[in-house]
Amino acid sequence: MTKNNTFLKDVLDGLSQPSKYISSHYFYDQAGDQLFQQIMEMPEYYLTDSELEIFREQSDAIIQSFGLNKNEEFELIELGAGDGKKTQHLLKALLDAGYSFSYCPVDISSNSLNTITSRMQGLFPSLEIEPKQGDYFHVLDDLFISNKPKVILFIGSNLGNMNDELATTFLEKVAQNLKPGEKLLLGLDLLKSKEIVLPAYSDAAGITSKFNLNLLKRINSELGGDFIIENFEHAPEYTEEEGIAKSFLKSKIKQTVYISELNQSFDFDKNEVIHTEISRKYNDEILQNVIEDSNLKISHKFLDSKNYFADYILTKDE
Ligand code: AVI
Repeated sequence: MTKNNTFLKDVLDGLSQPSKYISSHYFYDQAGDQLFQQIMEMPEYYLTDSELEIFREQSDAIIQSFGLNKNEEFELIELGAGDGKKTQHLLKALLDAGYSFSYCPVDISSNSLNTITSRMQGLFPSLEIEPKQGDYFHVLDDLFISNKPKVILFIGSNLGNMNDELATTFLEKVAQNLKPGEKLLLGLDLLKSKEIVLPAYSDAAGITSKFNLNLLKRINSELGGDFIIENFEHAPEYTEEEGIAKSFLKSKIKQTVYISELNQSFDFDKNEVIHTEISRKYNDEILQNVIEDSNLKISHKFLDSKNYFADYILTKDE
């Protein structure tokens, strides 16, 4: 199935449910990538600064926790590489300490992949870079072809955009590909109060709102939808009991939307929502449940100074 056919099918499935749903996976077209970059600059979006602090200040300790042999070349594979601003601190520390390795950023977006590749080439001209474009769920098996030791990076709380069942399946799949003793560095946003989490998903400048609404623009331009964007609003939610930030697109009025590629109309009641994203917040116990059947063990944990964010080192069982 082509990329757009999958999008079309998922939109049809999602908008046909009694509780309408479209995956946040579809946020990331060129405009969506740019809006996410802007979100990361927002003062309310603490996740980026918190994890950046960990990488800036603790990269040497993180490298120690990898337990690598300096004489053996390894592969550093980054899933969902993004812009590389955090990873560059780790790469610098590895190069300064004399490790020999290649860096393989993996991202679904070729825009992001080009950005990160030229950034790293500019910063570290001698670094061997092997970018790979694709959905990291699907390209996972292709990444483990060589026999060299591997370290996997999956940072930015990207795991939080999967429900617990999907996160479990994903980590099992990563673990199946690792050899005993190999590591996954997993960056996760931690459970915390609503006063801190909710503003991160409803910034005052309205960038997150644009990011969410961009999904409707995408349906209009790629699938021939006639969504009137002003008739919908971004509606984020977070409860401390559940620990999951959720984003919805709420219909401001009773309306009908037509999607020409589907030759179908969809009715919306006033205040009816399309659920578009979850961002799960973690603690050790939740992570432990998710990795229970995966042969991964938590071996280290690095926190920022406010204890907002954690980079966990998970080691495959010997
Ligand atoms: C990419 N991901 C980890 C972000 C998050 O925090 O869930 C995406 C995002 N959605 C709204 N703001 C940022």
